Amino acid sequence: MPRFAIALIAFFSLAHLCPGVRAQQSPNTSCPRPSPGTAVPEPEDLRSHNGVLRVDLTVRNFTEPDGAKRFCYFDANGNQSPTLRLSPGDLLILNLKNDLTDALETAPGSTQNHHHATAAGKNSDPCDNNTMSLTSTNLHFHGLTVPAVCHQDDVLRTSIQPGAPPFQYKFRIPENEPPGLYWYHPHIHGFSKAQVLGGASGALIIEGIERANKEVAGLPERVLIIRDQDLLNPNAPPAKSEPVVPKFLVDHDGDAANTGTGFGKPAKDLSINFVPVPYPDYPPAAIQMKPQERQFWRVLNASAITYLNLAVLYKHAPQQLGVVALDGVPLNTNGATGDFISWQNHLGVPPGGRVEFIVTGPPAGVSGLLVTRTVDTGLGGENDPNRMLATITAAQDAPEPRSILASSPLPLPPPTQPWLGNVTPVRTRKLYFSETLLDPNDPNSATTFYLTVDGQTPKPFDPASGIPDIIAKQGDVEDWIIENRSTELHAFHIHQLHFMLVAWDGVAINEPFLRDTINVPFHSAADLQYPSVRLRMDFRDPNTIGTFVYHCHLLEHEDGGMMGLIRVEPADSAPASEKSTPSPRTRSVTSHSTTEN
Ligand SMILES: [Cu+2]
Repeated sequence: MPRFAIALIAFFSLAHLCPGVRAQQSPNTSCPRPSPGTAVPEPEDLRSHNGVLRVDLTVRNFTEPDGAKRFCYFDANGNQSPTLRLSPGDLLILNLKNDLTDALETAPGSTQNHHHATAAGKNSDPCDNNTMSLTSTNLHFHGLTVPAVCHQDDVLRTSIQPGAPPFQYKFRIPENEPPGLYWYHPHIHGFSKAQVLGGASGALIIEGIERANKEVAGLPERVLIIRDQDLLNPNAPPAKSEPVVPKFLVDHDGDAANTGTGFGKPAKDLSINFVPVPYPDYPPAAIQMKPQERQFWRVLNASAITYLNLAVLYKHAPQQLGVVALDGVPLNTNGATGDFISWQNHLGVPPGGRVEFIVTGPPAGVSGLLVTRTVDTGLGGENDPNRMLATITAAQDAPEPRSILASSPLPLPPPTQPWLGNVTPVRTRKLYFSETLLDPNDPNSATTFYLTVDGQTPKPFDPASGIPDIIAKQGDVEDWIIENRSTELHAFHIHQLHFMLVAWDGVAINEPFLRDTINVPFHSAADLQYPSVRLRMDFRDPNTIGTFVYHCHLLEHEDGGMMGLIRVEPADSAPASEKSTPSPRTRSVTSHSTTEN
């Protein structure tokens, strides 16, 4: 990466060790955030006791003096975005209080585009509420296989209004939930991006990963949450140390367009555990480790739209990172690969994705860097350039991370179901991502986003419709081919279950592990066919019964309609039919049909 080395020169000449100023503000009136260049803090850990984790969480919002809109979760002690730690079988009781205000909507200079449904409070049942606004909220527990019902993991009808009494989420972690990194975030259609971009997200860890893979037993663990946010310095030119890139352009979403060079203005700034790393100089946050210490890093990409391609560099050389789990599931869950570790020197993580890996600290006297390398998001995509995230400094007296994995764990019981990769799918479906311009002749006109079952009429997701686009049956395993007919990268995600990638662009691949979020490569004019992924979808768990969504995890695409509805019916129900009676939500839907097969 010779060109990337050039970009790093900027870092060595920066003075960035100013203390956190905003952190001194009262949590009642702001979302305090650390200053650039400060040490990467650890999120507070909230651990279950005697099989129960009780959490009181309040969501608040705040407009910074520069107009930046923050959304933040506080626990009862004022900690922001605490990490929820539970073991399989534990009960989570989470009371969510909505303290959002509409001050954001009237703030001077606000350009937020609202498509309000109805006035707040019109419908007071939070389990069946059609109010979707910037101040409505709910929670999605990304990756968990818990039922998509109210008070558990429903995002379709659950909407909590400001000032409503605390809303209780209450569910048991399944005994067979794989140990790993999951996360929570709001999922109000049309407003997910604003809330997540504002910082509304946190980690949820299912304990016991050392029971799945003893290579991580006894390692100190570090939770790193990478979020994106609007640019702190949107009008600044790129750093002088960067090569000159083509003229600055804006893509269809109004974000900085992909330059295809690895440089130039990013679409969004990034932060690491809320320490911002702003464009154009990317002053890195700071991580200390003992020299050559092995640690277990659990990284969540909680960005609204930014892809990551993580690397750890010592003296500019990428280091080997030992991947143990992806998207909350250990890589060896197939039961056949022992204490398997996949050694990689860079790790792509789409928005919503997680990667958990072993990293060895730099030798004494060597300073390292955690960076994200550029991601080519396609002609229509955003600019995700090379940039630093944190320095990694070796020091004998470096403080240990707060949490250390058990050193002599009891191994997890073997899986009780056949490995997904060995199950023959009962059917294959094809879906595709596409985009259209309001005015096909005007590249600057508004974009509509679609995720369509092949053969149906493309339509943006309609939250008022209860009509499933797909009806599946619990107990089945299906193959889904997801095509990308647009010129930008998308990230496919489905609630309630994991899947296995079985083919990339039509070529079978051997990746015997699970994911819940995956990139679908972009289309180029030179392609003979649309790029695709083939996914083996696992509907065997009874907790998948219900109605839930699949969508692009670039939240401006999801908010813009790139989402579909699936109903998973009980195994003993009548044969699945795509033409069964709809269950409309609060108003009838007459404008479009899903029955065109
Ligand atoms: Cu997308």
